[in-house]
Amino acid sequence: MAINFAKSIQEKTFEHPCYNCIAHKYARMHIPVAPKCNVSCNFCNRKYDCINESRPGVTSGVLAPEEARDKFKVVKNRIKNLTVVGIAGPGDPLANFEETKKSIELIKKECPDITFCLSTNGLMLPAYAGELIKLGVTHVTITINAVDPKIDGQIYRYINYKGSTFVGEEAGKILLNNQLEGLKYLVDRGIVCKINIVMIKGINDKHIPEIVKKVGEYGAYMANIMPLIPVKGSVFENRDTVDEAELTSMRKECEQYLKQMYHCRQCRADAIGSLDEDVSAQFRGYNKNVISIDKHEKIHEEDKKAGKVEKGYRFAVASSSGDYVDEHFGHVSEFYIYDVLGENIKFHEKRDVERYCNGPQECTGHDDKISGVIKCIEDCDGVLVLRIGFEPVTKLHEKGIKVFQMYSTIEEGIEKAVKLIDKAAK
Ligand code: CLF
Ligand code: SF4
Repeated sequence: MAINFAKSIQEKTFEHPCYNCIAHKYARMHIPVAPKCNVSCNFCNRKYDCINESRPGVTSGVLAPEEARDKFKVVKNRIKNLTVVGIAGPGDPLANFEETKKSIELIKKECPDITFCLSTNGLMLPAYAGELIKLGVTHVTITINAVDPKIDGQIYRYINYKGSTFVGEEAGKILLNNQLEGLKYLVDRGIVCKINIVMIKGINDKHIPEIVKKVGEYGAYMANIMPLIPVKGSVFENRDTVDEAELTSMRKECEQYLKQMYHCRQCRADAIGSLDEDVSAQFRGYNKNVISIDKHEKIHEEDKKAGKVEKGYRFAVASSSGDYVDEHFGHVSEFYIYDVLGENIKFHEKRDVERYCNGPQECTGHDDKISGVIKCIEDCDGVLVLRIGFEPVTKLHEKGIKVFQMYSTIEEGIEKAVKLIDKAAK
């Protein structure tokens, strides 16, 4: 008799860091292969990742399925406790079904036992739920923001369905019907379903217990009530958000109907790592000129063997997001350190620093603090910042560290800085 070594869905749920709050040691990797969306949520600004399952205001680059597979191989090799591959955007995975399907097939060939997870607005679930199961997806998140089409009509500007656009209550009816039909289909076949709900003051907040009760009756495994974060450029940009106490109290109230998630990190569509420690910056730009550490080291070794020693640079970047040079030097709590070798830019590490500027009232006489911050980056050739005061500029120059003020992506900023250093050296 053949022994089946495949993990059961229960084991997969146990090792899934989102579905099991004590599974801290396990990591998940999001593959950003789904750029398009088929609905328009009033809290969404499509310049950014899908807010139904992402931190607002961050943008993830998009990968082709083959690139996602190649990146997965690198990540899996480096993160031994990786148990889950998730697709959560930057748009909706089912509005990009071919890319979603191909990515899962390619990764499954590399690692048949990995858990596949995805997050969807649910509009296309009746069309694709069967295929998802065939592909081996075991965990599905559906965002259901109302179980009343009138309320949905206030949350969604429009939906695009089977070639037509619907608005208001009519859009709500179609969306809700498809979400619940999809949920039932999946649950009946043993798929573990989580329901995300964006809590929007004055629109669906009073209605949330009803949503949770209903999805509980349909067999959902867990609810994840998330606060609306009013994103600039979205229809809801000026709406009030709920505070932590209101959110907790809503989750507690809904616990009578369904298990609640309290540990969501509203992560990025390209998040990698455990929920406590996102390491996606180490792998970002994987398919562009930022290359993986392994590949970078290989090139360096080959260059050394060939007697070609290129001049390398190291930069400290002040960034709040890991994507842009967007922080004031004095507000940095951690620097992103990058190495440059030839045309290759490599993320090296993050370094914690003590913020030396704690507001205008404390903004003078911080020599020790500034020196401490500079000490933390004194092996760097340059520092990239959004803004910086006169005092630290002087101290950095004394140490031979060049200062570049800019607002730009990290990659472009580093390229500019390298050109400026090289030009100055000629
Ligand atoms: Fe990703 Fe979502 Fe799967 Fe987790 S995230 S698709 S269920 S593997 Fe997790 Fe991130 Fe919260 Fe999502 S912490 S935003 S709940
Ligand atoms: Fe934006 Fe996600 Fe809503 Fe699509 S489903 S409009 S990507 S928040």
